[in-house]
Amino acid sequence: MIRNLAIIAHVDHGKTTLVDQMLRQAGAFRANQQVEERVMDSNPLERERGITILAKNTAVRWQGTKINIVDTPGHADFGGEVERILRMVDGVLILVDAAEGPMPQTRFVTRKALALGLRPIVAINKIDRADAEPLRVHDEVLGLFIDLDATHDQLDAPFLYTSSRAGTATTDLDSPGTNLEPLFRAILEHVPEPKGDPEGPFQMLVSTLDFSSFLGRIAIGRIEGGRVRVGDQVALLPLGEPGLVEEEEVERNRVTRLYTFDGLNRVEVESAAAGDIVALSGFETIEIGKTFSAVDSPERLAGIAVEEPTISVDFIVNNGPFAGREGKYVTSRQLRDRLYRELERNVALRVEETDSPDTHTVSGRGELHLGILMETMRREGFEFQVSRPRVITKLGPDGERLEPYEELMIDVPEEHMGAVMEKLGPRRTEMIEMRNPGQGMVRMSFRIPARGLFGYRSDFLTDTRGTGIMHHRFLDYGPWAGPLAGRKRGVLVADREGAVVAFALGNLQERAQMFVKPGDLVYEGMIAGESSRPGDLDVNVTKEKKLTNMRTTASDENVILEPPREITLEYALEYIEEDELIEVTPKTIRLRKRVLPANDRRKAARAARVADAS
Ligand SMILES: Nc1nc2c(ncn2[C@@H]2O[C@H](COP(=O)(O)OP(=O)(O)OP(=O)(O)O)[C@@H](O)[C@H]2O)c(=O)[nH]1
Ligand SMILES: [Mg+2]
Repeated sequence: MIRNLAIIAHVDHGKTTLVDQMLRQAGAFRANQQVEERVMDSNPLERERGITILAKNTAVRWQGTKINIVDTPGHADFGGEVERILRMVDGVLILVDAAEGPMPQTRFVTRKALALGLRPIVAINKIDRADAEPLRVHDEVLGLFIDLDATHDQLDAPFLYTSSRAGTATTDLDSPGTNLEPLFRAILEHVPEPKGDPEGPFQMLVSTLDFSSFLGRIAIGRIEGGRVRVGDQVALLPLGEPGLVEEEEVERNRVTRLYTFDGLNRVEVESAAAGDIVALSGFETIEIGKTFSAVDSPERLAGIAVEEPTISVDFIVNNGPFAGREGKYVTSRQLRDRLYRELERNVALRVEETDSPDTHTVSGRGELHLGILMETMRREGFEFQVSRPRVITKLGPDGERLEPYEELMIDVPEEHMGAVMEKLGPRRTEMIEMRNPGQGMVRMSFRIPARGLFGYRSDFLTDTRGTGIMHHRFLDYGPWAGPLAGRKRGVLVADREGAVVAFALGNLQERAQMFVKPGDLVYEGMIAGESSRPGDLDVNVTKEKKLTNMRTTASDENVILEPPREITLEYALEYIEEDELIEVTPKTIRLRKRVLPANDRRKAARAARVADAS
């Protein structure tokens, strides 16, 4: 007996922590086996950031039933991961934080799951929090279900009150849980057994792709019908409309390896049947959304629909003066191949050629979605430049220009509300709702053009002194909101190549916040800091103190410098303007002007002013 379940929620509501406890309590670890916390967040970027980026499979056994579990990411930018894996499960566990309640991403993943007809189980999680209000959140979740047109069956979802961290669940708040047994029981009772006839023809949809240097491409998905054995000849059908497929387009091959999931391991098996989730190798043209079928019954399943990207950036070969110093892969060919390879498993991503072979436009679901790709590539040894993100516009029914709008949800202490509203106004926000649930916190939700959010996060953190929480996710396309104000302050631009000198920074820092520190190398056109006023300034950050006869090196060393602002990739993406680029290498993130020579920049600025005036 099998149950296939995906765990879905807003970011940080406790999915991966719950999977830890499910593995533990179902006996997936050896006694006294040392297992790190949130063990499913296995890739280095996930561990560093404490978030899940890729959906992952695991399985446990409970009273003779195998439960395949898919842990999914909760950050809105990785919604594409959730969309594609929902097709391999028969039920979902929706986790909702007992204090935060349903959040924008809760709504998104719940809508997707309900639309696919999946039966939900709801876990109001983190009931151990001091500010938990499980009953209020219970009502809010029911409200959400009704809003999303849940069917009668779906509205009948069982509710549990859980603490992922403590590993407890209960159906009744008056009798606190002691373990996850009530959750396991709910899964066996409420997640339907997978349909599909094990005696019918073999059929499976590829929901996830994996690679191994030894086996090549590996397909992961749920067997929809029939049975598959190692050594079987089966067909892999091309992408397209559901239904019977013409003979010629089909890859026929033998299954070389077959695995099922068991705890943290994949177990090699000889055969598997309808309902189970398997990993399978032996085919070169494996792609997400393709169907495997029996050779004599090439019937294609409906593919995987994933929502469209909303923002784009250009990936450009590094053409700065320091190009090639720090990266292993720097050519346009290497960049191109790597980007196209990413498409194979990153289903919500798009890559397009441009007029220049050195530039590719890459589109995704948000800055983090694109930022993680950049971060992964630089760790692999790639070096490149990226442009400022821009939103993807569309044409409306009457040919008018539309742009993406996001839902922005903000929780702030009451005293910072004014500051927040003041900054949001000029960004063309529209308030949807405001609630004051007490305890001094206010929750506001807004509709805002996605463009209006660029660069907002750092303002928000400053204005709320780090006490505010903000989340946003794509809502819909709406009318173009017109021009929005850009960055208010200018930047300091290095006017020559050289090493940064403390003395020079000492003179500049009163009017600026530096991004570089003594000893850093700069080049003409590279951005070295932020000015406290509007308008860019060309400065010499390599200037030594004038040598006098009585040189006192001591005084030079005595310059007290403010620490430079740390420029992370995501910060840089929010920060730069259209005439600037980010240089990304395995070792460094640099900001630069597109046009490097100061003279050329001045000429361009003059020309622009003349054009504006005429
Ligand atoms: N108080 C409390 N904290 C919890 C509980 N469950 C998880 N947390 C904490 O919440 C944070 C996020 O937990 P994760 O399990 O990574 O959340 P997630 O839903 O997997 O997050 P994403 O995968 O990034 O969407 C961690 O700091 C956990 O320790 C809980 O039941 N109670
Ligand atoms: Mg997680």
